[in-house]
Amino acid sequence: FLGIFAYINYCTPRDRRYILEILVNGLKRLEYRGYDSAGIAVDGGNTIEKNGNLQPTVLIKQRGKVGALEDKILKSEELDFELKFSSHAGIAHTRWATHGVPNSVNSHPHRSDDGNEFVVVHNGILTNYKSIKTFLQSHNYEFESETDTEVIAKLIKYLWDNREVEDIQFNTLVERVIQQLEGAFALVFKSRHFPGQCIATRRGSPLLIGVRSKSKLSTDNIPILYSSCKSTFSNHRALYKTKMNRLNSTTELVTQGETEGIEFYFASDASAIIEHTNQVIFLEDDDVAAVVNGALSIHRIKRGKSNESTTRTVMSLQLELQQIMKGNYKSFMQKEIFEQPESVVNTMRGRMLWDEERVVLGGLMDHIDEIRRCRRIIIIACGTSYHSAIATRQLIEEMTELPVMVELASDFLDRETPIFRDDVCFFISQSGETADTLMALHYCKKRGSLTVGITNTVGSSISRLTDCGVHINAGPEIGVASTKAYTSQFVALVMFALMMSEDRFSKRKRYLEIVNGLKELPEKIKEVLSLDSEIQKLSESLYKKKSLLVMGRGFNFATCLEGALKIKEITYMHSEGILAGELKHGPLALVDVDMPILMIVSKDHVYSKVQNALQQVVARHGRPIIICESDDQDSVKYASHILKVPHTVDCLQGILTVIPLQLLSFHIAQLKELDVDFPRNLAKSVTVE
Ligand code: UD2
Ligand code: MG
Repeated sequence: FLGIFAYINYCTPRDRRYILEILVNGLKRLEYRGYDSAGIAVDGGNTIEKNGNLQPTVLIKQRGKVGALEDKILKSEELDFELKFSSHAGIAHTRWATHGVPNSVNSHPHRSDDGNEFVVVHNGILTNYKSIKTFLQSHNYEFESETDTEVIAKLIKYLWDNREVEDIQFNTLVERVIQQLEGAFALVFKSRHFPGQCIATRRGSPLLIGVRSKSKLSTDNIPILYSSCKSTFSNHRALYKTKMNRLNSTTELVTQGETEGIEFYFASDASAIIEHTNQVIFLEDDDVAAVVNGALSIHRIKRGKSNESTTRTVMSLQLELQQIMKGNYKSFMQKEIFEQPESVVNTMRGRMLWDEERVVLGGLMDHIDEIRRCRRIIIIACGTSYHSAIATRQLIEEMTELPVMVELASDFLDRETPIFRDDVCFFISQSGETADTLMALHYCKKRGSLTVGITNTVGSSISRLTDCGVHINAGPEIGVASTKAYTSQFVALVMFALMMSEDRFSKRKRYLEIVNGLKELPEKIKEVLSLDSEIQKLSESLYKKKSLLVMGRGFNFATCLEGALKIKEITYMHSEGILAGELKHGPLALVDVDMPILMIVSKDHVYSKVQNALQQVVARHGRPIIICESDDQDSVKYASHILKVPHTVDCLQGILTVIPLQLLSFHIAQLKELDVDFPRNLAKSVTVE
């Protein structure tokens, strides 16, 4: 479960060292997703045996970081690194434990048997693996791991052992396998019975294919082959180095021209592919992609609805590698915090038409009237994304005059909340793959509401499955603790509120005030970031403490929740975001001279109420750290430490007040010598329930 990478070279001679390097580097690009073990599978030799098989596949798996796997590979005595392969298929995986503890047996690739006849890597989670396992065990297939994935390797071997024809195709076996699977998966298979071939498929977990060749590709649109209609496409289980007669090049992606050399990269994430090629194909649910003798074909079992596309397009990815590299920063998280002046601009780019004082979210254009007519708005998300909804709820209510509910996806599902056709449901997720949010999306689709996605990942499940939406365009976020995605989600939701109210005369003044606030935002974020060294000093007085309470209300309540989440995630310190209005209902009991407290005060409509809370804290001998606006003379009197941020429109102030907390959590984690990009027990995109 987590990161998949595979590399296939066809008629492109590579030595084993090169192949191993490509696989290991692919895994390194996926490291940011968080994982606990890693593994690879490569060919055991470069000759074909009499029976048409390769030598047994070599599997190397290791608990811990990819670096540890790399060491294990380099120390391996069974591998001749100089051995040349004209064609070869290698698969690799980083795992994050969901079934069974992290160890090398549980890590991927999983194998069908001692002879490694079939090996597979898997992202996602199978919900019916137990019944398949029972079935296979009753047929004397023995299991070695505690994972759900192992049933896939055993099942394909079962189907192979019981095949009705000798020359069954690899993709046919895989099609049969996925018909038995329930749950979410992206899979890549390799087998000694099918030299140089790789089969990839997905349902609910992302998977894309990169293609690289010197000569032009035969097509940009690969027609899907439906296995229910007999294909003429013959079995390609021919030998290596044999120049194939391509019978069916109209249904396959191949090279055109002199050189036949072609390379394919399969990955769960574009960041692992982009350094090799920008030509990619995104697979859809239940597609089975086969690379056989350097030809890529896409298979599906049945033709779907008439409006379903019958081709898969080769697209050009415009993502730059340097965009996903950390640069001069100590960690991705730090880099991403400092990127915020630019990332919020990217969120607004082409959408805030400054001269016309208009907001145009292209992704919502076709549905905005329907959204304006709805009876209520429900915003569903988890974690940081949920906080971005809390942060903007008041403004959305104000500008739309609609009831707005904000829901944690898991709780929303637990309650089986009533949803109606005239509801509009928003789904916020940085990755667009968050399992709970995705399930809530399916739930709402089923009940006929309009669904709107707010995501950072083009081509993600949420982006594809929603009726419409907004890509926040914050750029890849690699630190597990979300920072720039939060501020961009925030900005996107503010733009949505503006777009909803652009025709309302009564809101015009407010509208223009906010447009202006957005315009000035990047400069103000820069000012906040200049507090960095001051915040670093402050963190020295905090990093040995056990707890930090973060208090505020109104537009700053979300900052309290999000700030406390950052502290928890990366410093492992206890922290709690407290609504200042709730103080006297319980949390005040925690306050004494030793309890570290941070209060957020803005000169908005709840200013005097926050002053009141401040006095209650001071009366209990609390000495809060205060984040306030630069011209706030009153709050500073009570503070043990003051962080002054510039003033902006009340509904945007939360963007400026959250950044000091992002920086504070980063510096505390640095002082505690923690790995801020890979906090323990957490993964970047939570694609499990
Ligand atoms: C689109 C292009 C952008 C640029 C711009 C020019 C894409 C992805 N974006 O940006 O590159 O050419 O037009 O005007 O090609 N969507 C969902 N769910 C989501 C997010 C988006 O269904 O969660 C849909 C959305 O309704 C739209 C499409 O995906 O149909 C692209 O959304 P966007 O926000 O990238 O759209 P836009 O117009 O800002
Ligand atoms: Mg869509």
